[in-house]
Amino acid sequence: MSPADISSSPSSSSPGPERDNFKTLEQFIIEQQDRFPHSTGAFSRVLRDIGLAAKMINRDMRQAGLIGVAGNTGTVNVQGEVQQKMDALAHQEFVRALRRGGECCLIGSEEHAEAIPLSSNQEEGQYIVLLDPLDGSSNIDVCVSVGTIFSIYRLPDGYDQTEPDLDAALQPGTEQVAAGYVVYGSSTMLVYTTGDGVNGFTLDPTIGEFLLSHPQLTTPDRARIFSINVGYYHSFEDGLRSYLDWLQEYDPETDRPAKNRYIGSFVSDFHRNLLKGGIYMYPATQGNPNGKLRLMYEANPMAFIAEQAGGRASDGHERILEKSPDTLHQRTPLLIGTEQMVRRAEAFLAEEHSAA
Ligand code: AHM
Ligand code: MG
Repeated sequence: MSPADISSSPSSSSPGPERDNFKTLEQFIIEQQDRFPHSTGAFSRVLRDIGLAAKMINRDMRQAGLIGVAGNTGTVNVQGEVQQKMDALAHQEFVRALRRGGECCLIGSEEHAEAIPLSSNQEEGQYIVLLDPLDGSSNIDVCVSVGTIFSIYRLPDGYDQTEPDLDAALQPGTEQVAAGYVVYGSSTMLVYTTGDGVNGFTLDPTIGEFLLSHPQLTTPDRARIFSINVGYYHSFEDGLRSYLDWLQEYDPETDRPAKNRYIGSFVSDFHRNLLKGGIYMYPATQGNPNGKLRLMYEANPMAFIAEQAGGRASDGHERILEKSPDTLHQRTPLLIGTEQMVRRAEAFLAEEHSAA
């Protein structure tokens, strides 16, 4: 394209009605809320607070190498993993935004050993938010995209809002009232579901608003991407190794060989596969029979989104959303993405599928 072509192309002309016609996240949330006549707006305010924290994290991360928030804190978090400065900052931003908002009574975060009650001076909070404030954070120092994952539950009946029992956070994924993620990539996007489809919003940094860019997202039925750390191949179960071998065989009729794409940043790998079709796997390994990812604030929210977009999520044997949690930070093996690919992986694991 010549410079003349560029200057006359519609996308580079001054912003026209198309660009100005987007709905903001807040407008969208209020419209959704108005569909429920007795809604108090409390849930909408939780989502608003999450959106606000995400914008602050986005702001800090875009300048990480300049404002002293790159690198690690020199401490190890509850997971036994080195905590990045941005992990700690993102955790603080969420706690602050949710505390200020007043609608949340309990937070569970990857960066904190116990669930955090917020209700000592708030009597109205009725929502529980579980989150990984910054997933894949070791990628920040090398400018690779990372994300936030969140899951929202209602405080079950019988619990005191002003002093919620920390066990109130331990609900199966089927009880989520909403779940979402933010991917801080070449664009920053917030994607969420309340169980009525999946909607995606792109941050317009010039006006500081998330704008509805991907309404009613669905994942393609036909897919050929697989995302897994193949470095651990020799420590996977036999069935999973057979599945990986099968994916790499040559058979154009079944779209094989599949393409391998692995960023090592779950939100980014998941987001790409959601849009393009594919499977993300962090299975059991010999050293980690429960895999690496956390059930409550990584697997469950993404499973809710995957299912709402037409996909599937399992631990290889059981639907993720039906797993009963025992602890806030428990891990689970995870196979997630296009339904047909997840089902085939499960069949290989059950040795009901022959690679031959
Ligand atoms: P984190 O929550 O400590 O950031 O770890 C989760 C990350 C995922 O984003 C990513 O998919 C996975 O760990 C990568 O792990 P590995 O390096 O073992 O492949
Ligand atoms: Mg994580």
